[in-house]
Amino acid sequence: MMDRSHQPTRPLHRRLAGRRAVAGLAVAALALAACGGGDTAEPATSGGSSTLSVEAGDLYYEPSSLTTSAGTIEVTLDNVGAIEHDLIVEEAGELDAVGMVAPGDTGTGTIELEAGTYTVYCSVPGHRGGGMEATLEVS
Ligand SMILES: [Cu+2]
Repeated sequence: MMDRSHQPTRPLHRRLAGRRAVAGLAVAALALAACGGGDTAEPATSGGSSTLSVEAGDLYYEPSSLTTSAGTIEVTLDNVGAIEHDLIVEEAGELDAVGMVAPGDTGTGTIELEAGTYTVYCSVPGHRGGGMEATLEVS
């Protein structure tokens, strides 16, 4: 009894510190395992994302009647013409869905639209009147 109380405290202290470090590693490992399990349980991206693919020629859009789903919309404009074209959504504040796409190039853009009927057109002077206008139904 008396002998123990007279033992130097330093070795005991070191031993406790070592034990604490091992316990810490175990906790970290458990936390990582829990985190990994949590990832698979998480729901997929909330809110749907949809796509809209349009071909632009000189001077037309194909198809001329477009449909997609409301929310975040990934728009692709494939310019198969010999001059540049873009895609503007008129009722969404003249929203520039896809900026000017050079002939032979493909442009992309991301827009947010609520359900409704929209008109899209090309903003190059004379193109809309020449036929670059389409109806977009967002459901
Ligand atoms: Cu155009």
